Amino acid sequence: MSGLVNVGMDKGSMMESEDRIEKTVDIYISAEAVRDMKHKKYDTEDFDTQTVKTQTPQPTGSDSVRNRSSRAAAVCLVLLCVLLLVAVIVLCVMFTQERQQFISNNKNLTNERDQLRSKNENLTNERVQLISKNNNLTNERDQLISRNENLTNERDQLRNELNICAEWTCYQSSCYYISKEKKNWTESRTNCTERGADLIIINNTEEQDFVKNMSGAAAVWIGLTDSDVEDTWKWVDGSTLTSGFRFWASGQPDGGTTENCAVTVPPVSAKDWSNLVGWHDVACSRTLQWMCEKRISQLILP
Ligand SMILES: [Ca+2]
Ligand SMILES: [Ca+2]
Repeated sequence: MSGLVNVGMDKGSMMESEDRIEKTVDIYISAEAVRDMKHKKYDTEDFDTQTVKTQTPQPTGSDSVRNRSSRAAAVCLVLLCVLLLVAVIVLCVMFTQERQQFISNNKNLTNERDQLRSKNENLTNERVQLISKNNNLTNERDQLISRNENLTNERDQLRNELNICAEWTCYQSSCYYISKEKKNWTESRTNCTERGADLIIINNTEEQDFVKNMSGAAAVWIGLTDSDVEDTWKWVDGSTLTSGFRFWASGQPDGGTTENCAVTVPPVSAKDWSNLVGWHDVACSRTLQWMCEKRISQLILP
């Protein structure tokens, strides 16, 4: 039995061994096949690599498109650079022109400023001169106004004097005024001084005759008195009556201290004076007409 079993076991073992061997052979064959394929692949790859290394790569369709794109980009870049350069040149030219224009304008403005400054200085000087001239003219005007006032006063004074002169009669170097009204000796003298004159002073025969004719029928006060010292007759200018020119009426003066003022009596009115022509001493308080005398030189140079 054991033999059978062994034989039976041997047969089974033998079969299993044969299967194993067959599988091992299959695996081996497969492994060999795989190894061969790898070698082939490696060989093929090496061959391809060597071919790539030795042969010039041939451009494909996508490479050509890429190359054209690169060229176009390069051309565009160059064009852009050229445009940029042209723009820079144009800007430089424009800047240079603007700068020259600015310099020119600046020079013109500087010249204009200098001219205005010079003109301003001239105007300032002119203004100062005009102010000075104006001041001079103002002073001159004030002087002319003052002179005009003086001339106006002088004219009025001369006019008054002319009006006065209308009432006066000139003879030789004097003008004479005979009053119409009557006053005492002192008031008569005051009236004469108010007219810029004084009571008449008779210095010679001609003047006495003139007074005689001018007074007509009136007895008039003359500027002779002995009020200060009795019997010492003095004219109103302070001079003493000299013996050479005395025209006392006969018997005059006879009033002593009661008659201290002199009057000249013309022939026409002599009957009222006891027919005595010539000078009489009478009381100064009597009221009579009077005669003023003014030197012509006093009219010209008051
Ligand atoms: Ca007397
Ligand atoms: Ca007398």
